[in-house]
Amino acid sequence: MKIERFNENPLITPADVKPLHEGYEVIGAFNGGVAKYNDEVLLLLRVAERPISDDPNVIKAPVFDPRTQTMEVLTFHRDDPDYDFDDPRMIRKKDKLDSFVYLTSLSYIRIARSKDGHHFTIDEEAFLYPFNEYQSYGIEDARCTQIGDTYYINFSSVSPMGVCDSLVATKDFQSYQDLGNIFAPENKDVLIFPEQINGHYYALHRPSLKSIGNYDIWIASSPDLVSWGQHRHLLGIREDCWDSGRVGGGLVPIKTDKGWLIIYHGATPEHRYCMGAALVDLQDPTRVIARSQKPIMEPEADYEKNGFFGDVVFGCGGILVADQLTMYYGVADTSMAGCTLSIAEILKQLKEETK
Ligand code: MAN
Repeated sequence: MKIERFNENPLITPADVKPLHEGYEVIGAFNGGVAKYNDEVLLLLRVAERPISDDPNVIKAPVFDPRTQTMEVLTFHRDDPDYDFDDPRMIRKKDKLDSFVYLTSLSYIRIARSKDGHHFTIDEEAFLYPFNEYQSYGIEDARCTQIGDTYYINFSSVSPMGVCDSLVATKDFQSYQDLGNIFAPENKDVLIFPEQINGHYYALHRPSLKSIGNYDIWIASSPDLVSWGQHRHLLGIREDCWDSGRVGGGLVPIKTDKGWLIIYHGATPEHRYCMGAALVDLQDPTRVIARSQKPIMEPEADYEKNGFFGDVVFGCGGILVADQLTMYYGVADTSMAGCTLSIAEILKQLKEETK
């Protein structure tokens, strides 16, 4: 697969973003959803801010209270026998290592704007800042689907109640309408298809299962984008493969004459994240036609391999012009990068690898 990474990569790094909170540092500006708005490319950046700690043995956890609009910072010591601090993203209880009790940073969505798609100016303020009790640990990983002149933005809302997926709608990227939580915890990586199919809206989603089952991609339909049902399993993890640990939707599905092209992320149990492709039926998107054996993109560049959480390429959106897809993707849970790919080449690889 021929991928042209932008020469300017990484396009946006934490150093380019001024923290909104005093006493905090920006540790991530990544996993940005993408929109074409008027003559600009918008990246809906996930900005992660962390309370500064002068002592590496002191770990801090920010918690926002949307009712009082105040932030509380909890402090832990690395020697604390009850807690585990091995994963820099979170604080876990030693007796329950499969989940976290706090995150070490708080994320929200801030917009970066560009006329040429390569050079971005970052807004001074947040666009989506935690606004209800489901978001006290932050808002993460936005995806944006344009339907007519309305942009539907969905994202992960994180709180002690779990990680659910929420939806807002905007026409101007200044104000928005809150459409509530569309998928209950734990669910991530929701991707709304950009048009109705036989009178229904469709979305990919990724339940994260605890007692049985895997981190697989499901598909659901809806009459109104708010109530989702008719859930079906779509793409599972594959043993001994680059996507053996978890899979989740990446970009908004792209309509081609061969089917809907699904560009998704897959990771190993060791958390190496790549991007892959699948094709589903144009008339019945619950039917998988093809799936790539090999990833279409792997972490190769230094900025993809090294960072806050290395070996991660995580595409959340793209801009399509004729056959050329410009994909914007988060790298190493730290920064944003861009690259171009050919849709025809992805379809060719899918055909060759599905026999
Ligand atoms: C995972 C990672 C983190 C994220 C939490 C909560 O651990 O994706 O970056 O903050 O989930 O969504």
